[in-house]
Amino acid sequence: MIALVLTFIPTALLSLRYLSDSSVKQEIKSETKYIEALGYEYQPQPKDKQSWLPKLISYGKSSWSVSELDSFSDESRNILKNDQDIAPQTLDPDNDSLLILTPVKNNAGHLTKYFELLDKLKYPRHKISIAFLVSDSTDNTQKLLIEAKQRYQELGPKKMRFKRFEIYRQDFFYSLPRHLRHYYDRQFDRRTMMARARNYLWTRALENEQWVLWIDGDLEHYSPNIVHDMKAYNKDVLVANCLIHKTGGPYKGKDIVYDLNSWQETPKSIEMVKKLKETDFLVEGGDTPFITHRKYMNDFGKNETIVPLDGVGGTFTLVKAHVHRSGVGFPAWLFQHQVETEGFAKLAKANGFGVFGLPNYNVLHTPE
Ligand SMILES: Nc1nc2c(ncn2[C@@H]2O[C@H](COP(=O)(O)OP(=O)(O)OP(=O)(O)O)[C@@H](O)[C@H]2O)c(=O)[nH]1
Ligand SMILES: [Mg+2]
Repeated sequence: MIALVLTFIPTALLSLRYLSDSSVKQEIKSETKYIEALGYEYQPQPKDKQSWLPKLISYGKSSWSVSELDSFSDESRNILKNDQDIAPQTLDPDNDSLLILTPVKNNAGHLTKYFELLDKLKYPRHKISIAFLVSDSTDNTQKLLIEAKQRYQELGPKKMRFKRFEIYRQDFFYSLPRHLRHYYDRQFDRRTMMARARNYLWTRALENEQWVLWIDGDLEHYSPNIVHDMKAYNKDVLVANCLIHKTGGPYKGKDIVYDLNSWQETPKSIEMVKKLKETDFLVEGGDTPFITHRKYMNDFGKNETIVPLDGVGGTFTLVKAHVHRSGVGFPAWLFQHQVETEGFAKLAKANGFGVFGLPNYNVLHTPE
């Protein structure tokens, strides 16, 4: 415990020094969030000082009752294993509230575009909350987010305000030179770190929203209608297809699939997986020294609108909030040989949720 406190005190002082900087001083009303982020244990306060405690949320009627599950016939239980969408939507009377979650690390160069795209999104502003987790950043990502929060929530017109705008900070003290980030032997560390970041973010930020939308901080384009379009499929987990515009190389001028984490198992990949040791870690793309025989988003035909998937990426992923609320997050351990977002898809399926992709509905990643 003492060691823990000693470890956190210097970090805490650093961050508090940062917080006391005049440009950011009034930003974070909920300093608790930062304090939690620094790893302090919760200390009960005397009653008269408890006003800073986060408000308790009443969820009303439970959206999930055991008897509901028990009433499923054997036949529907089997169907549950086969990509049915089972997450109910009864938490929020508004029925449409959306929490956008974005983990960010050294993302300053992409934030202007990030908010530009968000501003074009056709979705009622008052129903959108956004939350960021900043980690291990050496650029001014955090400062720019704090300024954005002031702009949107205080200085700008009321109609621009989000329901909530949260910024959390948790460093994992992990750094990886950019040119090594797609090397196979770095993926387990990089991706489990990402898993922890995502888990940190949704467990802090999720209140009683209906939908969670994961958007990476470095996207170049998505349609303003995308949330309505994706929501209309009413799936537990649904990913868009993330492409990248190539400015050089053999695919110069073309948009090619970027996020290889969205895939479907094939008979061949299932056979391959059976031969693995329990501890074998699978990952797609980069310099991966093996072929997994999975079917990627660009392997589906031009007429296929929606397909069941077994792995998803997190670049643009819409999730019924209940999936997270039921405890399904991003494994930072090997779950069926996968971690992070692909592990999330496997975990969601293992819990009976449906996981799908839209191979012909594209979003664009920033060029490399
Ligand atoms: N909080 C947090 N965010 C991270 C971390 N690593 C990456 N991110 C953010 O997570 C999102 C996805 O990470 P990327 O590095 O873009 O992953 P990628 O798209 O597979 O790889 P790139 O080719 O580097 O774009 C981005 O918004 C990053 O800023 C981390 O350790 N902590
Ligand atoms: Mg990226």
